[in-house]
Amino acid sequence: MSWWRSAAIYQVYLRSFADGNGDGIGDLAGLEQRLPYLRDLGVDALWIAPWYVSPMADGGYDVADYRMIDPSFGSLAGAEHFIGAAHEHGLRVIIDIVPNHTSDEHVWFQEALRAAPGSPERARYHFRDSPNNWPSRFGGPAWTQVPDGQWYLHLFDAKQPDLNWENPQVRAEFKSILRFWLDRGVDGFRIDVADRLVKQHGLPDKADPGNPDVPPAYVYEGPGAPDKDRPEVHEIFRSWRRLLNEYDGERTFVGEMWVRDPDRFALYLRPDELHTAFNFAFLRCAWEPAALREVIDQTLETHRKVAAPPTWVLSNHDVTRHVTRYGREDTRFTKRVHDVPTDLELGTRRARAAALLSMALPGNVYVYQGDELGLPEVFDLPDEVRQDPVFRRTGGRDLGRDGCRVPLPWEGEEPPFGFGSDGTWLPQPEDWQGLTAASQADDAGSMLALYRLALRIRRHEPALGDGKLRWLPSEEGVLAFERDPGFVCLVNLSDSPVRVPAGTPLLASTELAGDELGPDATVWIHTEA
Ligand code: ISL
Ligand code: CA
Repeated sequence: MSWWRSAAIYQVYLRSFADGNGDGIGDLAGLEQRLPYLRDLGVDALWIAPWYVSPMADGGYDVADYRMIDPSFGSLAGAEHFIGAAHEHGLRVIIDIVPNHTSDEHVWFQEALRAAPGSPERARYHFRDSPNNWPSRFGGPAWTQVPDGQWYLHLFDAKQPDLNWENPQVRAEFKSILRFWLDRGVDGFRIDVADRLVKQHGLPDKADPGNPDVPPAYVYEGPGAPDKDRPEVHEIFRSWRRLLNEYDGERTFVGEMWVRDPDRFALYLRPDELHTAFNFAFLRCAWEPAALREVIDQTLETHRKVAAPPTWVLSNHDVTRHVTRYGREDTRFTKRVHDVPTDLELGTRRARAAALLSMALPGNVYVYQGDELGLPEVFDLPDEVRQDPVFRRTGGRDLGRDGCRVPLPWEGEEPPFGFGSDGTWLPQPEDWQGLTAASQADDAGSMLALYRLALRIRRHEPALGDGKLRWLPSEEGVLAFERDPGFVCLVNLSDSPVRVPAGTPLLASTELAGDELGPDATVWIHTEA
């Protein structure tokens, strides 16, 4: 069976993972040194956030050269060496590809700026004499004017001009980039903003937000929006899949689409398109039994139709860390407008339970770096160190995503906690000494110990990974399901302890009291089938 049907995939946000040269910025050398850590953690693959040459206006999601490594991360030779070293450690490598936009410092955009309106250079992007009414995802309008009076489209920051996917040169260029990295041994691609590459021809205005015939939630997001989830995008992914299939059958695509409609989402996962996609419905879900069960059922149903394996994602570099989300009254993922009262002890207990739940579900599981250390979101970053354009473009109304991107604490009693020797590119909280990898490594009750054990069991337990689940009857507030006969996962989301079914408990997120599992906890059991 293909590895991508059941893998545990670890997301590396390179700038914040490990620093090999002491300048306070994570890099490939640091990552390579920590490969034994990742192997021992028990994951199967790494997804590396963009490592290309970039002015870093959006953490590297603004690419100036898709065939070169940013000097702050290393070199192309270093990347090739890293891919080989990861493979030697039994880890596959998925890299991030950013096809919706380039950096404004990409040679194509520089050429476009120098060229005249109507020129072939401008036709690789979306230049117009006047803007339409589209907003940028990061706040403010999606258009910026250039000196000769024309405007260019950017769905994200002004330093991220959108490519024109109706242009054959754009299509050819990305196929060539895919081959460039496939030839260097990468095992797959995470496709950034996969649902937005194609815009409705002519770039029409969005529906009038004041129009009562259009439900507000759908004005900017829903089916029929001119700037996302256009039917024409599927042909691109079909052609990419054909290209990928020319290599050995084990390379893979994972799509990033924030498409809410399950049927439209599933279209991307048809057998001739992408292999998998991130499950943001699960990430968004509240820590509540009925909501979770509904999302799980919906996910399984959606993926069953197209025979694609689901993914289970709790956090990534774009959202509030789930230890923090789960410690709040409203446990759903919502925008970071401000800090809200948070009980981190409760959040951590639930995060432990959620980790075991996500690893027991059919398909792939994602671990965002720091999840395994139980890191919380960091709110009290000084304004001047914040780097996320979301913070700037919203005038600070949204704190942005820096708080989930703080460099990892590896060891020691104070910052930089083994992350380089200089100050880290974002400051770490002073009180993270109890969260370092070193301090957790020998503590059997730590989050790191739980992840290691769970991932090891997951790898060797035939019932886990790809496959089906069957719900078992359970008390109110409890989710219980069986994978293969004899492997049961039980999650207690109620306020009181529940009885654990007879059998051999394999692992629990909190200590069992006799045959009882406390609230906000998960247990895996081999039952006497
Ligand atoms: O961040 C989001 C929700 O908090 C999303 O709306 C996000 O903007 C969207 O998923 C696209 O994200 C991806 O592309 C962006 C980049 O800033 C993100 O880091 C990346 O994951 C632009 O390249
Ligand atoms: Ca460095």
